[in-house]
Amino acid sequence: SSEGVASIAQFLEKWKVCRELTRIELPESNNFDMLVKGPKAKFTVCVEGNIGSGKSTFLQHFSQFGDVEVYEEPVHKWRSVRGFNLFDLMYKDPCRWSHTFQSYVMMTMLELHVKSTTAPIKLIERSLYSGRHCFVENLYKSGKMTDIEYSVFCEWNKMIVQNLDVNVDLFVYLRTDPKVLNERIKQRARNEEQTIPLQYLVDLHTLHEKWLMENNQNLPAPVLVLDANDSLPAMYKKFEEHTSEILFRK
Ligand code: D5M
Ligand code: MG
Repeated sequence: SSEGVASIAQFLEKWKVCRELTRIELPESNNFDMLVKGPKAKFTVCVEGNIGSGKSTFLQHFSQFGDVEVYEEPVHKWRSVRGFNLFDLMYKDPCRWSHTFQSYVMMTMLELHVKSTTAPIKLIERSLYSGRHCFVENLYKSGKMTDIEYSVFCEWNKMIVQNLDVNVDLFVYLRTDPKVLNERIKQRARNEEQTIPLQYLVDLHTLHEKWLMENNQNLPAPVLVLDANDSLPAMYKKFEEHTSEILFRK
């Protein structure tokens, strides 16, 4: 204003002129382009479900198709933040670490959502949506996140979902009985997960049900529900039966 610039339009005009005079070349694209909402032809599927519901098996099965790119939840990143296992800290001391963990999960999930792919179909393990509606909701309800932490997280999540390209075309819900999950979690024996009580799985199950089964009009995409209580061979058969729906083949 000291130079008498009356409006933003005038300022931009002046800036354009200055740029031409000084021959500043802006790069064609910058690092933020990947975050900007824009048209994308890709078909994006998010596979959702409780802990141990078989999401990784699902991804591994569909990775055999040439036109599909799969993205697992980046647990390895959560395990190594400046040498700290944030994933473990979250399970050991949720009151202290849940907000930090959830904000990091959200960032690493956003990376998966916006990552450009050469394949036309993108399969993602979970999404920004389940982090918000299942895990964070659960931590807040059980008193592990404070009102302030919950509000700050939800505002970030809302801002991202409304402004960035986190488009989902289909959710596949691997619906599983918490008792079955409990057995599978013991079998796979991930260190961090050995203290998970059955009640945690029951609470997460209830929130998945509420979010994906009772709330259809508020979801950003339709839901394909698969009963995931069966043994592995039966699950593979089910995946094959539903391939055309999942990969959007006519
Ligand atoms: O295993 C992924 C692991 O990560 C499991 O222990 C749950 C945990 N996880 C994933 N996302 C979150 C969020 N947002 N909050 C808390 N814990 C989370 P899987 O078998 O793939 O579910
Ligand atoms: Mg997994």
